[in-house]
Amino acid sequence: MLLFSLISNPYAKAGLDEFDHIMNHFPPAPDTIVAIAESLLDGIKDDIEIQDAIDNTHGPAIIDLPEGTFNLEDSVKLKSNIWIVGKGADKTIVTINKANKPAFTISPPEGETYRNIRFSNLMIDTTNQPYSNQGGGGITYKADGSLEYLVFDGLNIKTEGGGQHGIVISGDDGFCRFVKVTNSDITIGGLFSYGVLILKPTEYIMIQDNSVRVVQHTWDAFNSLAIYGGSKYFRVIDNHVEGRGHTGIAISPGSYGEVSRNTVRGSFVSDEGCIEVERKKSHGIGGSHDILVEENIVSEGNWGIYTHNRNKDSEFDPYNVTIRSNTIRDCRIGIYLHAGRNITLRDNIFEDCDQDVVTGAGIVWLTPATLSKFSIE
Ligand SMILES: [Ca+2]
Repeated sequence: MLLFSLISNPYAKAGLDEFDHIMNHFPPAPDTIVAIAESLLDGIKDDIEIQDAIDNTHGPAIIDLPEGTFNLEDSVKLKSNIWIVGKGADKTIVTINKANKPAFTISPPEGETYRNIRFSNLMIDTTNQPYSNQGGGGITYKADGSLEYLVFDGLNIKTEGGGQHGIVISGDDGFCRFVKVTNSDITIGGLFSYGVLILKPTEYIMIQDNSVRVVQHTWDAFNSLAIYGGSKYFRVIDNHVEGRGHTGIAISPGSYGEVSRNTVRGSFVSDEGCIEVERKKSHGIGGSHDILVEENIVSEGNWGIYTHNRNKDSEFDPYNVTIRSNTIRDCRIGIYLHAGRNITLRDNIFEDCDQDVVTGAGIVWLTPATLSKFSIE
């Protein structure tokens, strides 16, 4: 029994016993509080006033935003040890209506590391932004520098209308590690948009207790939650996710992670499905492996849960993936093992699926040898 749990639990393999310790030891709240006066909430230079408060601090500080609406003309740029804290996701509202401008940006220059940045208890509403094809949206980290200890908690981010992302972590150089997205509502829509997109290779990610929705129909919106880049050590747990693009929760590629206890509705508009463990070369180096997909409830997907390789390089097929104790309801294919090695299915419940399990049907480059490595218990 012990041997079984060691084999089937990716955390045991990856030494992920550090995960909880890291997540419970983020830097403490800054002692200094810089309150933004309510009188500044007049829609005039609101972004400059918040920016000045950030730029004039020397040392860790909470930028305390009052109840009301800030209208930004330009993105507010964060630096190390700054927490942006509102009075509540229905009380402090930040809007921006300029194309290609996220409300907040985090951009450490090459060779620098920004650390300990937090956003909490506020709404970011970019629904009046003109269409900008991924350029705008909520919060963007795109830089050649490095980042650690980043928290998004208690946010309400709305970007539908303009095709912008909710939260994005991208950039080519440097490292990113220790990221939490928790207790937030994120609603996005439009072409090529993601709710949470982690594109830069990132280590130690917790995405928990969020509600993430793609609204506006058609597959040309992308994924609600996406961990890409070959990121490592993640937990995506207890989220409610609605997908209307490709996929509700996408790992593509990522390793040593867990996708558990989420509720994912595919809304039937999806071209793919609800939860994917994927390889796609343009999303990052290597393949997806050592992943546990457990106790999720998925419904109304084209494919409920699937392992996938979009490239003809079978050495990068997903491997060591355990899919167990999920409830899969009302999907065209419950579990679709398009490609992979050492994939284990166990104790899944299928309700009203057209087909429960399909292995590689219609995929011409999937070899019989690859198919034989699926294990359905
Ligand atoms: Ca003002």
